[in-house]
Amino acid sequence: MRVLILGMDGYLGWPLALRLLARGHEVAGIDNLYTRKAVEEVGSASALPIPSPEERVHAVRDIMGKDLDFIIGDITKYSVLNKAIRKFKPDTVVHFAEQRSAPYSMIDVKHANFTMRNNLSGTLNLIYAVKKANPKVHVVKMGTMGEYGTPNFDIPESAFVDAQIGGKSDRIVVPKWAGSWYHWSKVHDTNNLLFANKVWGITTTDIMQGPVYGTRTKEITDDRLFTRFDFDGVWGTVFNRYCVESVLGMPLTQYGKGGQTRAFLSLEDSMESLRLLIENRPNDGEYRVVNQFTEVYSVRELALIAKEVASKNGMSVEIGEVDNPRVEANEHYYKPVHDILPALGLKSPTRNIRDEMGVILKDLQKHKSRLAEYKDAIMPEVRWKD
Ligand code: NAD
Ligand code: USQ
Repeated sequence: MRVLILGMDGYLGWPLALRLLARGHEVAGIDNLYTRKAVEEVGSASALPIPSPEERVHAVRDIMGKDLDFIIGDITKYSVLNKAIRKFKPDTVVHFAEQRSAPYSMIDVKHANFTMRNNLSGTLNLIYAVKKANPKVHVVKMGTMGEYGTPNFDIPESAFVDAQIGGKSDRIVVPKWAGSWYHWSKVHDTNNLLFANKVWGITTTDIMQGPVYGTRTKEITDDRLFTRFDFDGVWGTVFNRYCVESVLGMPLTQYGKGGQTRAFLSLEDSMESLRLLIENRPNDGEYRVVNQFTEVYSVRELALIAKEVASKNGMSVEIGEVDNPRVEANEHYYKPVHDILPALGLKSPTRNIRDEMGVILKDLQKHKSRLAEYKDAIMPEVRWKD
């Protein structure tokens, strides 16, 4: 299969390129290297140093014996995306190329606007480029579990739900209640993709994924193949941050009492899920919504796991209680349905979170002095209410 990855330089895009190449697919990717610059903007860097795009392509050739086409370009420019799709002729396009940080989107009006423009116009360009070049292309769009917020109902794996409003029944789009401008940009993307599916029948898999943790996948066996790993207060996700904080001996930055619950998965399980969804496309014209995760934890449970594993690895850490910078409930119901991926063969979780944390700590310890250099960027500075 020919797969075009938008956002191939990112945390998920890079290991997906490696996974698909290892499976024998032909892969090309586009990235404008925006995340590299935006992480610098907040005074941080990837915990694991990542090579330039040219070095990445060479490393893939040396280590895996595979060719990879890496296009530097901005998908909000329609001509860039249109040209790549016409030239590469993908069967599947995987769309990761978005501003993906909730705190970044909440910095101020400029960052909120950037998030909306970048994310919505990239997705609209993709819809039009596919419609024009070949409407049979399978669009695999990375959304987020956070589109729903934390509702008091089980989160379905479906775009529509039966509802009763004012005594009348109808089938309506599943209600969403996102928690940041970033998460709202994903809701708006979903609405736009649903409309494109209704009008032009574009075959779509809209993935609702929870936060990912980890440094390794089956293919990341050499330092030159590492993917980025963010840990600062704007770009780092919670469990990856706990790992860096453990290495630095800092109190774990649990926000509030840690009663927020999310649906997590390891980097390896994220790649395996994506592989299954790409290799098992929906029917032509179908709109498939998939909840992508393997484990559900509150951030307090995660902090307890991190403390336990850190201590087994000779690191003594305390669980801190940072004033929650976000507007979130202290405790809430959380239950996403998870049927589609197990039915496709995902054995979840394939890696135990405690074992995986041991691997992450080992990888991070080699870069402890680099982490210490960016220690000032760890505490959260962006407050939703400011
Ligand atoms: P990332 O920031 O590491 O990767 C995104 C990549 O897209 C970056 O390399 C960036 O430079 C590129 N990009 C952004 N805008 C672009 C544009 N206009 N043109 C070309 N390239 C552009 O993020 P990630 O963690 O790899 O996330 C990938 C996707 O998965 C995102 O859409 C994110 O919202 C979603 N997601 C991530 C997680 C997670 O825990 N990391 C969880 C759920 C969903
Ligand atoms: N949190 C802490 N301590 C921290 C960081 C976060 O307690 O040091 C809490 C947050 O308050 C939140 C939860 O952990 O309740 C998750 O926060 P996060 O920063 O790990 O994840 P989030 O901002 O939601 O975003 C990440 C990715 C995003 C993806 C999303 C999936 O950056 O791209 O869409 O996870 S989900 O969370 O399901 O929406």
